[in-house]
Amino acid sequence: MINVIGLGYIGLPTALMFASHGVEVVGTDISEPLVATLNAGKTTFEEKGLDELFAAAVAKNIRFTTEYMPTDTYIIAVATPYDTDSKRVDASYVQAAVRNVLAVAPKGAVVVIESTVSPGTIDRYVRPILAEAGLTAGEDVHLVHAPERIIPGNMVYELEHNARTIGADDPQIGQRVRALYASFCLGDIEVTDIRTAEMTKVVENTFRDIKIAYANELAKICRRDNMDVYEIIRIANKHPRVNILTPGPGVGGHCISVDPWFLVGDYPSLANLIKQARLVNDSMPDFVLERVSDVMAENGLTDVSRVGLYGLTYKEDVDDVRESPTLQLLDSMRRHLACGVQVYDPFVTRDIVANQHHDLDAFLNACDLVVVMVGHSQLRQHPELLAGKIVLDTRNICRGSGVYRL
Ligand code: SAJ
Repeated sequence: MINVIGLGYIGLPTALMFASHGVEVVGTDISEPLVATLNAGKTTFEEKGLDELFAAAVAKNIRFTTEYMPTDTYIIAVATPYDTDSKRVDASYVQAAVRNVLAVAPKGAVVVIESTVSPGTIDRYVRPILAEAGLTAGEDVHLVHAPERIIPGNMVYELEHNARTIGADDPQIGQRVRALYASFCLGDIEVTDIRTAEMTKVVENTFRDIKIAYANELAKICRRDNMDVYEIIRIANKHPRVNILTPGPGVGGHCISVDPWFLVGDYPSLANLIKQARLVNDSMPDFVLERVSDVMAENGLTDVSRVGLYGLTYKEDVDDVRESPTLQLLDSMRRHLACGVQVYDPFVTRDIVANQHHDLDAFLNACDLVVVMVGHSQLRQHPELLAGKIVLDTRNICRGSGVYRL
């Protein structure tokens, strides 16, 4: 039996995947309402294929509880927030989970940490907890870091098909954990040491952040002289060794907009390119605000309260709003314009900001200018929904007169 600790965006699909492939799983979370929802047979967030995976897991052997179980294998997938001032990882949830695990774990248990952590976190924040408890790593407890790699929006497919990294103190334990993940993972599973696994994960997300920053900087350069950035990228990408990503209103989510800061925080004098890329991506919501002002001026619009933001989530077809560019833009608008705008997102059913509509028609009736912040399928499949409106499209979906781009 494995005990998966933390049933959020990563822990839940991972627990379900193990269970649906015949591994006995107990899922543990400190949130009673969350555990109650799962026990009532409902999933807790929107994700393609998650409901089907849930049904397949429940048909096999999984249960959900707030208790930690005595067993030989733990998988910890709790959140790792970051401190916005110091830009350092906040490992307190991981530490709390490890303490709770150690309180019930038998001798020789394997503790796998899936949560993304900055390089060195396990040495700095986890090993001392073992020492405090009088336990010896490699004898009483085996530590492993197996960072997740799945992309929200395609998690179920990627859980099964992506390659994985297993970092372990003891290569034999690494192989044991590799065999466990191979129960569902069809990708290559590399076994390495813990520090390499920690660094690899952060390096992957930083690479993507830098690539997106390049596309975003090109968008700003092209705007200065009215060049079509999308056409330029499309043609440049015909070069066999060029693959420029897509400019957008900023980089959100709890991963790519966070992880590079770990390297900046730990290596401030070395991580220059990394820091600059972060700053470029973080500047995009303000760039969108400048574009809103341009488009309003060009169309003689003066009433900011009739500007509408389509999309609150950090990217398309998910319900996650963490570090969302729209929330950053709303913040900027509040500071610079002191005026509310209209907001709509088909995936966000709870009220999280002022003037949030839950009906698309009511939202459109309240706007003269619609700013497309997120390319949800609803709009990609039916761009005609915005016909007749003045549109500032930061996701390059809409066409026709009255449509402006980044
Ligand atoms: N974005 C752009 N332009 C692009 C691509 C993305 O503006 O060309 C924006 C998105 O709109 C979004 C942000 O970047 O705001 C990040 O989205 P994403 O789809 O690139 O990635 P995430 O954050 O959903 O997931 C990433 C993935 N990492 C990589 O692709 C290297 C995923 O594999 C990781 O598991 C995940 O981070 C994580 O948990 O670390």
